[in-house]
Amino acid sequence: MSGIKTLGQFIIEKQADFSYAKGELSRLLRDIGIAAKIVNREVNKAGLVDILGDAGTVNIQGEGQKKLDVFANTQFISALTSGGECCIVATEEEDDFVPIDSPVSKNAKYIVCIDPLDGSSNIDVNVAVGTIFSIYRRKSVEGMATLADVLQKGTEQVAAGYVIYGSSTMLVYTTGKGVNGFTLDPSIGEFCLSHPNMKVPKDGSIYSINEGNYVHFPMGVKQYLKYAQVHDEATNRPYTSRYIGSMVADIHRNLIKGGIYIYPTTASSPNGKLRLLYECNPMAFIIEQAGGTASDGFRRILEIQPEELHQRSSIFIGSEKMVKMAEELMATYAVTD
Ligand code: P6P
Repeated sequence: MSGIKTLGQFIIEKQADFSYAKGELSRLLRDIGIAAKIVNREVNKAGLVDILGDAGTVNIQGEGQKKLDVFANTQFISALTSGGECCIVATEEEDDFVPIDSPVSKNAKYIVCIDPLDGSSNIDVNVAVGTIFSIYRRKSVEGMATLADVLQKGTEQVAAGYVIYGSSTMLVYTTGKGVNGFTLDPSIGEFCLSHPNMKVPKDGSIYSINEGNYVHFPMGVKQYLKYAQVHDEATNRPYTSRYIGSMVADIHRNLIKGGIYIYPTTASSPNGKLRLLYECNPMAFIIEQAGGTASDGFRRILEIQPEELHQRSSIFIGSEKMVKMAEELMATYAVTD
């Protein structure tokens, strides 16, 4: 039986996949893994120290920041700054992008878009939360990187991943050559390969959506829910509804078991709620690499050209057959919306 393979060993082993790679991307992924372990430590003892609850501040989204949101944001920016491979960080928790201007980052060529702690409203009730990250190569060749370096289509990502702080802590990532999952072994403080070559089932019978927003859903979504709830054993219906309120947890389950996660336009989120740069794009890259599909109901998520840092999008993501069915209904009923 082959021995334990840590994230670090795996990253180095796969570095050979990239002729241009001289180790910078490997080191960048390592830096993210280190920050994830630090955040994990705080998330796991959140009930024991004064880090639960609100930070008393509000982010650009107008959302009250949790103390752990702010802690996680600080940890990832600090790790990316000292790691020297990143020149800009775009994070949910900062109004503007954060230029990394440190002596070790002079020639940094990577951009990181990150949601440091997604689903943080669940922390105080001990429900799984996650970190979502997306990595691009900078396009500008001199001077400080700019917003244009950040506003790249999802197809330009060189890597993407998430960390789920759940019953166990896992890091799942892709560099465009498939998806691999690593589980943190606290006894050695290492992420160890536990889910090699992850594939999302082509079909499934779980749907994840906040049905509290039903009244203002697009008709195509309402029709999809009606389809999901019809009794038809031949097609495994009625489907099961599972909604955790934590995108990483819902999508991680659907990645393993098959399923669809939908956050469409709603009354309070007329452009969708999830952010394109650091939630939709990285999750779409991962799910596509695992054989699934991700769209805004009409367009492939990865093809959307970002126009602003905190741009939002609808998202339909998961098993290919389920997303295609939802897209067909969205197209059919688009004219009635
Ligand atoms: P709602 C968490 O705030 C988040 O960004 C996702 O993780 C989650 O799926 C969604 O929003 C929950 O939103 O409106 O259903 O509470």
